[in-house]
Amino acid sequence: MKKDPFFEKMANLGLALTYDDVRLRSGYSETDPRDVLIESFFSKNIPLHCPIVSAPMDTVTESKMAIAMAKLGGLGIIHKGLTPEIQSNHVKKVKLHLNGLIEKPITVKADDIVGAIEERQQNKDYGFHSFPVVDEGGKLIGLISRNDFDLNNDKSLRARDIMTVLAELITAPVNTSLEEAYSILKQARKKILPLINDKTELTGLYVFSDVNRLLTDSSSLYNVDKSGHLRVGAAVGTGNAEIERASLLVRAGVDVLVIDTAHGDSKNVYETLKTLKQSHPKVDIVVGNVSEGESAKRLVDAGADGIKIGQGPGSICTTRIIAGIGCPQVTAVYNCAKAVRGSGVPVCADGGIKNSGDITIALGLGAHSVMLGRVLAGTTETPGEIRLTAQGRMKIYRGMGSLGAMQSSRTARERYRQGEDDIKKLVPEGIESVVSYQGDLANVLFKQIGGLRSGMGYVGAKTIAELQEKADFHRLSGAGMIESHPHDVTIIDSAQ
Ligand code: RVP
Repeated sequence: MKKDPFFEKMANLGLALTYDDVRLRSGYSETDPRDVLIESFFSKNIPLHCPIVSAPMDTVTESKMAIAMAKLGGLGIIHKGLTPEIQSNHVKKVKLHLNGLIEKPITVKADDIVGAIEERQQNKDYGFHSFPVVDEGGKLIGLISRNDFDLNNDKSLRARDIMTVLAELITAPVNTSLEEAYSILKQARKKILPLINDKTELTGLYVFSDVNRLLTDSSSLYNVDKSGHLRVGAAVGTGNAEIERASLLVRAGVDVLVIDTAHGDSKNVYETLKTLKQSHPKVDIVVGNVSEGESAKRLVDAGADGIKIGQGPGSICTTRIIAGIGCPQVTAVYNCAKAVRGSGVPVCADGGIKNSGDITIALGLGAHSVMLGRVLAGTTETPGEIRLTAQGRMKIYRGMGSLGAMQSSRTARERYRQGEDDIKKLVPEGIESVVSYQGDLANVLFKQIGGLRSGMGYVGAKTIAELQEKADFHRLSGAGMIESHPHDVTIIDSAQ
């Protein structure tokens, strides 16, 4: 590839580089940034419409972020600083958010008390208000919709008292397609379409708003699985408890598991990978993190479906300072991507991305996606409240190896192989910080993707594969970097 001689020269000089050390060379281009294709893969079987993945951190990705990420074509990885039950509930929320066909609708019985159904709806935080009513044998006997709840003042009534009975419902047969459901619902001016077999047993359900969303143009970007549900990933650690966590996540419908450790090239990671591949052969397993070519190759040989690169580049990470290890991220991504070239296993560049230009660089180096923490941490969709401070509106962003994260979560301690005996004796490898509030994720990603598209235009690459092929680099001096930023002016609009 075009960049290989550049990196050979750097290796001969004994130099390992990071983002601010390089820029992509521009080249002859017939590429309009608006026309570039940014489709990619996070792992062998998990495609992305946009090559951006949100980090499994307790101040970045829970269901709200994962839903927003998947709707923008990327992917969110739910963090593991939660109990397995709560983490899998987040996965379920993402999977239930956008339903093509709901294969196992949540149902109620005719005798259920209306107040209790509403309480369950609130406690479980269901994002829907319609419940099919079934008998003991699973036969559909009626439907309660939002209107039925809203128009009823007596919470002590039973489901049968407020439901619309089967004879008055519009239903459809088992194999009704998304398109057929759309036209039936539109014609009947109904919001819910239960599917029943010839014994009137409930076999599925369509909801008009979801069907409509899936069939309209704006949803062509959504990252959805074959049944039309948003895709979502989840982090797991190593060891027996984490194998159980993984099973729960798989049952909740997770699309990809990420073995999320600070040192992916470790015996316990290989053991966990082996067990997970055996017990969940249909679920992709991404493994990380590593930063050396041999480590990446070993993980691919061990069966990883995707690998994550980055030891120490994260904005909140102090591993390099505390432990003294790690390879600057540009060289790490290049070496790892090169070591697994041709294997069909996608590589994710994780950590250290500051600006959109770094995304173009990471993909040019050979990564298929980037994982972001800090860049997304200030958005509306991250967990945590907006804090009003003298510096403006802020949100908390902390490393999973920070003292706070390690004290509050066993899995965070395990990520850094600490705290088994005494959780008061911890050596943090990350810090806690605040970042300024950035508004909605869509606006932040729009800018990041705009920068990537522009960069691909300068390189003359229509696809990410072409970017990887054509990318070549300049080594920057300190003066070169100063020149790259605005200089010798007083900025009145930072355009950030
Ligand atoms: P950044 O985007 O630069 O903020 O980096 C995010 C990445 O940093 C995460 O995806 C993870 O790999 C890493 N991380 C998370 N916690 C810590 C730590 O406490 N050291 N590091």
